[in-house]
Amino acid sequence: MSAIPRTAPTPLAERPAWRALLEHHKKTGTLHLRDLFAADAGRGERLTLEAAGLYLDYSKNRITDETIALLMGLASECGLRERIAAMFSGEKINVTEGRAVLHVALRAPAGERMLLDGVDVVPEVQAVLARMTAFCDDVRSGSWRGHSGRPIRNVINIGIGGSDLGPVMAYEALRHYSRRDMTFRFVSNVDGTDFAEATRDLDPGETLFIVCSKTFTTLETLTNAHTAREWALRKLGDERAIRRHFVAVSTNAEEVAKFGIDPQNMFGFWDWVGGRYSMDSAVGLSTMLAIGPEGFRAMLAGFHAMDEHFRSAPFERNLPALMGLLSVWYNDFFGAQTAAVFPYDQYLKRFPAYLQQLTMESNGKHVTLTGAPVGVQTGPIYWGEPGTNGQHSFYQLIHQGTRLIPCDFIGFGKTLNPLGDHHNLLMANVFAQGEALAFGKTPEQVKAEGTPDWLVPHRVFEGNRPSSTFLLSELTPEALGKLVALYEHSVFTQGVIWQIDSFDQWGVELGKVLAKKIIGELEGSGPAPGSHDSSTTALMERYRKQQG
Ligand code: G6Q
Repeated sequence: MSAIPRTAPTPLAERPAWRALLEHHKKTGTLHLRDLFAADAGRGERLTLEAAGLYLDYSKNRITDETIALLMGLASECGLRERIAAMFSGEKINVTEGRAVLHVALRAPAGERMLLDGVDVVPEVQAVLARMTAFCDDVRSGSWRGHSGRPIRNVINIGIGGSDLGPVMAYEALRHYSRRDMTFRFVSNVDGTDFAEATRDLDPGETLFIVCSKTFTTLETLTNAHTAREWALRKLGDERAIRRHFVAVSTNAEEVAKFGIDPQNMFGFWDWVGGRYSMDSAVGLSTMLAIGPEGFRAMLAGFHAMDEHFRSAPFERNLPALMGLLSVWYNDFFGAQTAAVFPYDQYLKRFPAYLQQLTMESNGKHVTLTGAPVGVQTGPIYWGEPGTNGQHSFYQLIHQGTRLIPCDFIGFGKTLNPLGDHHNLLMANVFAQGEALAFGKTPEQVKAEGTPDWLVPHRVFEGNRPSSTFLLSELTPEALGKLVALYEHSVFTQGVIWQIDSFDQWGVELGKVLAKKIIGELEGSGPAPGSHDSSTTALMERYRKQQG
């Protein structure tokens, strides 16, 4: 069934629910969190939500009960319920690429049915998982040997974008559970430095490369893969070594074979898995090698728990729906341009980078599904750093700058590395930041501290800076799956409201084509007269001179 809307839906800005929110914002937009809390003693307990093992305190957001009701109305009016159903039932909701969006099938338990064009895809997913499991067991047990008979100690994932950011993030996040006697590295950049530094201290005889590319045509990945091939062959000296040291993750068996990787050593996935939604497919092979098949299955179970919650919970008790709607509220009604995500857990240090792709590649769109201008602002800029590091640099701007930056704080009840009172100190900072952002410090309070009058304005914190706080009990593979699925579905919710295609990436495709033309010119006789603008031509000529 086609999901292309036949006629353009009512532009968002003309929808009654949107107009109602505009009116509501005019009336309530300046309300201060201090007053909202003062007027409602139970706010901090009431505006919370617990689901699938995640606790969300959203009370420090600039909302009233009416805001929530109006946002829920907007979700209904934009057909969020129907769009969720369309995604889960395999409709081709990625309209510009004519594809279904079924990453939820990657984590569906064996036996559950998920149909695409009438065919259940879950058995295929489970079959790949079974092959991944057998392979990972072999490598981890040492029964898979390198060409010279030695076990694999180093794994290098070569991929970029969706074929890199998820694997890196998951490896870092779940390092606590990973094989400490193995080295895991990730090469993504076409800059030779990335490959050189990742391999300089490794022995090719003990190194396994995972060439991870959905299309197997991506310039960066193929360049790095060929370099890896030469690097391995220089030492191992025998083409047959490739079988023991290279595996592929791809949807393109033909190109994999052309590269020289045995199809037996290829782990497949499908065109209905978007790159940035693929860390739980075979793209997660490095994750499974690191934490083992059981850990990987636990992560999938976490994803699935959040999927089920998103699919079935009423919107007012639905974590991803609520998060997505709050994001729209700040982005479109308060004009917030960015959103910050601060995991207070060192293992989640790559989580913000991962989210940048997930959110910005998905919702950085200017036209609706029918090609009409969206007419309102879409995808906010996501950014962040693990706490507490950011507090000693850019938090200043969030506290006292002129911009509104809604923040997500993510904390855990228990640490994986109990050391003295480190964890209490860490978590004290989460609570302190949320409190300070919301309530600030008034001139009266600053004066009462004995501050001279001239210094008072500098030491005042206006407060009224919104944040949401997530508390989970412990960073486990399951918890990571839940967190990622939470943001995936929040992104989807936002895309549904804006009526955009959150699953294509034409901007990325453009980059893939443009550089190819210029490489030929740089390596050949230079740019042909008139083939580029004067700036690009001059830069290319200067570069060619520098190269001698
Ligand atoms: C993700 C994007 C993009 C993609 C990379 C790598 O959603 O499509 O980031 O993942 O360009 O593509 P390949 O996996 O095909 O090499």
